[in-house]
Amino acid sequence: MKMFDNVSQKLINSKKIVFVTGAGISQESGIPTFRGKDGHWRKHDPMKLATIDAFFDDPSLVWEWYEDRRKNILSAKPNDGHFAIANMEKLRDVIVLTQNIDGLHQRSGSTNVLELHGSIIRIKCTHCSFSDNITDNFESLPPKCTCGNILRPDVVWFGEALPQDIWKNAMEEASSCDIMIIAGTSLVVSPANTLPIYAKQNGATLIEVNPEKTMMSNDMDLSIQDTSANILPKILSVLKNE
Ligand code: BV8
Ligand code: ZN
Repeated sequence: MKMFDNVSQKLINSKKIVFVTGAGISQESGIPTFRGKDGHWRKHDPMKLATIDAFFDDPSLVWEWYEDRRKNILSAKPNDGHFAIANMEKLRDVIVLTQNIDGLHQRSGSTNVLELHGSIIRIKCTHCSFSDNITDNFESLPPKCTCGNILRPDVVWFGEALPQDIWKNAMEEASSCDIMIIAGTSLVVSPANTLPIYAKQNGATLIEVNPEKTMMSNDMDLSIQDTSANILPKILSVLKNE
């Protein structure tokens, strides 16, 4: 396919592909992006709600937001972009570094996923070490821990550090890949947005898939302004040498 001409040989010869994904890859599964027009929830700005201050200011409001999103996510299905990545695992060493908390990569069959910003289907206590998967609905919000303190979604809020082990692994994977494919992310949020720099510093070929240009589009070896559900299956075909 013409559009891949300058990277197709790199793709065919590649051994290890690292994906960096964001909310855009789940957009075609009906999950609103953070900064897109449909990103707001009621009159609230997600950037203000996804913070520890907002949570302790009004735990019920933040919980209502997460419960709304969790219900939408549980009824959403992975899309062709997710499935293409999962299928690439059969052809190459593939790791997915995702900023998403929706679990759709795992549900589409990807087995090597690092959730940089946590998961909406996991909860943890604000005080003790309790954490668990959320399997059913809560009677009341905010849910309480057996230790008496309130529980919170096991996600990384703005101003919070990413889980150390996960971030360390993510940097190592980004620094040791042949190809990095950055799909569905505005690359606004740090430190996730530094991963393409690690890859580039270590000689990787960078491919971006996003209908809009990002601040790193000019640093990419190939920046395709199109959707992930459209383009990722095409990259899969190149890998299959079709
Ligand atoms: C940290 C989990 C340090 C929660 C999220 C100034 C003030 C305060 C803080 C900062 C500041 N400047 C920088 C910071 C740091 C801050 C940050 O980066 N802020 C930004 C906004 C400037 N970062 C942090 O706070 C991080 N922590 O730095 O800690 C530290 C160190 C030690 C000790 C203590 C602290 C934590 C960041 C994690 C925040 N949590 N999510 C939840 O989800 O509820 S981030 C949130 O944004 C989501 O994870 C989301 O994925 C992520 C990034 O956004 P994107 O995924 O890129 O989504 P976005 O909507 O932006 O873009 C979608 C893209 O898809 C668009 O480009 C669109 O064109 C494209 N698209 C649309 N449709 C499609 C498509 N692409 C392909 N196909 C399509 N069909
Ligand atoms: Zn507890």
